[in-house]
Amino acid sequence: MTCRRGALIVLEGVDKAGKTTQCNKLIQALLENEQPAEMMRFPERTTMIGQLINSYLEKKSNLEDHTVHLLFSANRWEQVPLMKEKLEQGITLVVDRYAFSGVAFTSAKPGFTLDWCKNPDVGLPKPDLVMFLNVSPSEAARRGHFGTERYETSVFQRAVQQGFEELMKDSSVNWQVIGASRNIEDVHADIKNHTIEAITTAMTQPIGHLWK
Ligand code: DGP
Repeated sequence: MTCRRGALIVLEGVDKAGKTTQCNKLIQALLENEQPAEMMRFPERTTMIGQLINSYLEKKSNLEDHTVHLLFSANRWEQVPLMKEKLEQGITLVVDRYAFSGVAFTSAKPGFTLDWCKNPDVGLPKPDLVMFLNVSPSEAARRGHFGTERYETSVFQRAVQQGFEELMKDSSVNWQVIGASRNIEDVHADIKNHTIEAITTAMTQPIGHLWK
């Protein structure tokens, strides 16, 4: 007998796009529909690797750029056994950032190609759906100032947006661009519809391998 697996749903976007708010609303909506669902986020700051990343993001430590890229990737790989277990139990995972943030953020730094950045994440569980929350720079600015963590400047975020745009040209990934300058409920309605469709499709398919 085959167990109907859960779907791997990823929300991506630049900082201030509303990913965390929308992940929470989506989980709530799925649970209300009696669809088992759990949220995950990357970086997962609670593990030993996550603590190194957290200290780097808070600018309490400095790490060489290649090294930090590999740590972010390792931080995803260390969650893979748990992710697979949950998906196989029929739990849909709603994930706040994944390998796409990994590539978009590092490739925004000088001297990094997209290919080099993708390599360590090749073979991760492939998302059944990646929704890119697209906000205009003016809307992002209206949502308030960036915090004090590393990467939180508008110049860097523009380069990150370009990285995402390159990644979205890859049709082997199921991308959906969500206009996220609209109000929270309209954005949520779109995200929910795409997710329900992805859950139905995922049920009958094995978990794929990213970028392979
Ligand atoms: P968040 O907790 O979602 O605010 O993410 C923390 C910051 O880390 C955010 O600026 C995005 C960045 N980030 C997330 N994943 C990666 C990654 O894999 N590599 C790099 N270089 N940065 C990442």
